[in-house]
Amino acid sequence: MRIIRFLNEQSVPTLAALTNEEKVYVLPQQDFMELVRTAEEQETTPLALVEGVIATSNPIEAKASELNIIVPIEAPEVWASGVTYERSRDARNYEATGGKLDATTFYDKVYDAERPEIFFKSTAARTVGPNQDVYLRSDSNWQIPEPELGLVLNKRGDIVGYTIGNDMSCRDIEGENPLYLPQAKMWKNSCSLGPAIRLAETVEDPYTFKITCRIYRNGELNVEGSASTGQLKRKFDELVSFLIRDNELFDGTVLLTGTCIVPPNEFTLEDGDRIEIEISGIGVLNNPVKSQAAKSVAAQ
Ligand code: DO4
Ligand code: MG
Repeated sequence: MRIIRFLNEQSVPTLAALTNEEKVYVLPQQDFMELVRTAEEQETTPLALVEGVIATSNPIEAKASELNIIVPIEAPEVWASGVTYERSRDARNYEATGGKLDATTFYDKVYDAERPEIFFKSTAARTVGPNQDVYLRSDSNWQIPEPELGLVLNKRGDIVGYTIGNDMSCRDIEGENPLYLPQAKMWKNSCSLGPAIRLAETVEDPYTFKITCRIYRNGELNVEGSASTGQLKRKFDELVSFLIRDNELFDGTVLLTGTCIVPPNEFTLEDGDRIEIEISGIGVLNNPVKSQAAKSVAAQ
């Protein structure tokens, strides 16, 4: 069972359940975390609440593909884990050493260390939803999407849902100096989430999600890669345990779990590209790419 939000005919954000048969049922709650909290208050589960609505109402007429789907959660904070897959470690080593393929760096150290890399990625205002533009930085020449599974957390750190995230990244800025990480990771529209949240209780094994990333240029497939969360070096609970350590979490925080797909080293995103990230059982997150320079020219 997946939860989505869409703009209704009056442009009001509306919470809904999306069934495996692609039927859409409007839910009475305002947002995903209200659904989670209501279930807790009623000593039931979000799935049981949703199934109650489905049993006593009709689906809307429109198909999910006809709706104006928006970001499934206005996450107050988005955090991200890094170097959690071998592929990411190797790519980071490459950019930090000017292209030495067999170099060993602090990225090897963090890959093997007990403490994972966890960094602050985004706020609700910097995060976009499906079909909204992700922006490029104007001072980077080596930019990529990072397709990642996102954990939706309550304030106690329980995983209440899974979503898709794009941790847009500048390989040249991070490669120049790791202290530049916040600038390599965080700027306007540098994070995307959606299109749905899969209820955690409906996922039997979160280490079997297949992640696929496709990048289209001039309408044609330019880059494609796939991997599985089974290749993750760490466990999701382990990542969350470090995030909540001596920290205050807010309901609806999203923790991205690291990238397992990196485009070829010679690839950089361009204005007009389109990024598609698919995770099995969750959906497809689609975002056009816009350069900040092109955006300001268009605004003049
Ligand atoms: O160390 C940099 C961040 C790596 C990252 O974002 C990832 O592995 O997904
Ligand atoms: Mg990442």
